Amino acid sequence: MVYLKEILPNPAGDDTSGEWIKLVNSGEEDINLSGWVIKDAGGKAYSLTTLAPKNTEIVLPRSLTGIALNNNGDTLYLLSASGETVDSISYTEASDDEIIIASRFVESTRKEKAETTTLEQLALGGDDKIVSEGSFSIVMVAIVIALAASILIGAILKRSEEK
Ligand SMILES: [Ca+2]
Ligand SMILES: [Ca+2]
Repeated sequence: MVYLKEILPNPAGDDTSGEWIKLVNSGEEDINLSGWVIKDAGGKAYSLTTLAPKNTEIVLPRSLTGIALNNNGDTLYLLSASGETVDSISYTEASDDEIIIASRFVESTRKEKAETTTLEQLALGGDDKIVSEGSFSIVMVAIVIALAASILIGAILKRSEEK
């Protein structure tokens, strides 16, 4: 299936060069988008000509589509070659650099972001996880020391027996 996944209506800086629309083919088969159309609320349309490979995202810059995304709200429609509305995405306001994510993808995208945040926190060393991992490794060190000590003691005992 091909969906409108994300859009950037209000990039920091020049909107005419920075805006984009991202499509995704989330399926397991390539889909030929030739004849498909992206249309905004005002009726401005862009006809696609590309092939959408399976499991691939396609970013379409405004310089390509000519579709201006209003910062104070807009709706985009994705129409198949037969004119059927396959998907749509709406927003009421787009703040600076805000990426509007289609509701069906919000959950998965949030997960990606959560993982990124966790990694950052780990790198900064401010996360609870680091504390528990830290105490885990202290336990590991203690076990290793205990093992080494018992081997050493065993060796010393063995040596004193040999004497
Ligand atoms: Ca804009
Ligand atoms: Ca802007």
